[in-house]
Amino acid sequence: MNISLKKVAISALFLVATINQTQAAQKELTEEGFASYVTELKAEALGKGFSQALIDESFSEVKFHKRAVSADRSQPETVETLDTYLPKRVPKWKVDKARALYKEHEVLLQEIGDKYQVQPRFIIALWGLETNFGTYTGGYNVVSALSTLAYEGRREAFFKKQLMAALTILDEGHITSHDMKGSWAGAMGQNQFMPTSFLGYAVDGDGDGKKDIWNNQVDIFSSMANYLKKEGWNDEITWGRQVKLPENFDYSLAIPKNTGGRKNWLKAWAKTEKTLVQWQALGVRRVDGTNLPNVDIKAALVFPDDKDGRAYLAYDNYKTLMHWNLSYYFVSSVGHLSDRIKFPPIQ
Ligand SMILES: [Ca+2]
Repeated sequence: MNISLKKVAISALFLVATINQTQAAQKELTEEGFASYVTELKAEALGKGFSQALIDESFSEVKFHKRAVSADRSQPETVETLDTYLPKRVPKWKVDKARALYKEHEVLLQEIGDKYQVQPRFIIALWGLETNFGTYTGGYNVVSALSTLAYEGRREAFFKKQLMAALTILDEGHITSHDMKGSWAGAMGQNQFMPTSFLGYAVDGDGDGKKDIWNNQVDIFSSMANYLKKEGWNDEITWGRQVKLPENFDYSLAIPKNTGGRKNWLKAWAKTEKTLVQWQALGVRRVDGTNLPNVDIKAALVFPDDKDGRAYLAYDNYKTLMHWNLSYYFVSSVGHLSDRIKFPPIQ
C-alpha cells in the first residue's frame, strides 16, 4: 500500500519527522465532524476563487472514507529485504507483460521517448509498478479521499493542498469529479500522480485539450515521460546497476542509511559521488565480477537494506526516480524491471 503514498515523501527508509502525526492520531473522527469540516473546506475553496458551481459539483459525491483512514494509519514498516521484495514486485509474469506491452505500444513509445528524451522501457516499468499497467488505479473518489485525509488531520496541510490542486484540475476540465478516481491517498490515474504532480507534469499528449491520465494512452505515457524529463532525466545513461564490493571495503564511501529526507539524501549524494573509474579503482565490480563500464559518468553507492544486503551504483537518473518516489525499494523495482525489458532484446 505504501506505494500509493508516493510523493508524500514518507518512507520506512527515511526518518521523516512525524510528531504532529502522533499528536493528531487521537482525534475522534465522526460523520458529523466530517460534514462540518467539508463545509469549511468548501468555504476555503470559495475564498481561493473557485466558483460555487464547481465546488458544489466537485463535492457532490463527497463522503467520509473510514478505510482510507485505517490504510493511512496502518502503513506497515517493512521487514523485507530486496531479496524477498523484488521477486514479489517484479515477478516473471510482470516482466512478460511489460515486454508484451512494450512491443504493442512500440511506435507510440518511441515517438514519446524521442520527444522527451527518455528510454521507453522506464515508462513501461513505472506504469507496471504503479498500477500494473493501468489495471489497478484505485477506485476512490479523489475529492472524497483527500477531504477524508485532510479531516483526519495527521497531514492536514498536505492533503488540503492536494485537494485544492484537485479542484484546479476539475476547473480546467480534464476529467469530471465523478470520474476523478484514485488511491485512498489521492494518487490518480494510470501513473498515480498526486494532484500537485498532475499540475506540474501532466501533459495533453494527443492534443484533444484534456490531460487524461485515467484513460488516454498518449497522455499517460507523455505525462510520465514529461515528469522524468522535467526532473532531470538523461537518456544517455541508465538508472544504475547492482555491484559487488571487495573485501574490507570502506562503507563510509556509501550514502548513509538514514539521511532524513530527500534534501539531505541529495547532499549525501553530492558528498559521496565518484566516477566509475574511481569506483573501479576502489575495487567495485559489476555483480558478475567483471569490470565497470569504462565511461565517464558519476555514480553514488547505495545500500537499500544494509551493508550485508545488495549494493548499487546509482547514476544520476536514480535521483529522478527517487523524486518520483523516495523509496529505494520502489526505485530498485523500476530499475530491475526496466533492465528486463531491455535484456534480452525484444524481437
Ligand atoms: Ca489528451
